[in-house]
Amino acid sequence: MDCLFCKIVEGEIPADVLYQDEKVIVFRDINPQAPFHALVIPRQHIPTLNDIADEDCELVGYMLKIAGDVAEEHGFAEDGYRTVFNCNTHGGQTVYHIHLHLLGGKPMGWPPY
Ligand code: DGP
Repeated sequence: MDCLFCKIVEGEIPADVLYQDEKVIVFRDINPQAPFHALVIPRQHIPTLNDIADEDCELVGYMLKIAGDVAEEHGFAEDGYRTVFNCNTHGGQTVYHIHLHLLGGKPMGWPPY
């Protein structure tokens, strides 16, 4: 499968990994949009949010839990942070393996455009 993030999961492409376990990997985004910008991805290949099956719901919730843990570990949980899943073209998705953006370290505006 020609998936960039599957290649990171397999160790074929290097990444600045902050956390990993049997279900997820967290690594720094190559093009950071905030002082702290990491991606939480499942090891399992799920292309978009539209492809999440009933049996994946626990995994997706776990991704959010891990994002909070990483924010805590890096000292910006209390100030706050932004989490984003982009989906398909209008959502701005460019890599088709679901990933949760975790951005922190500065105040962020809303709406995000
Ligand atoms: P999205 O637009 O939501 O699909 O975000 C994809 C993100 O992935 C984008 O912020 C840049 C990041 N990215 C793309 N290629 C690589 C890579 O090879 N390594 C890392 N660490 N991040 C990447």
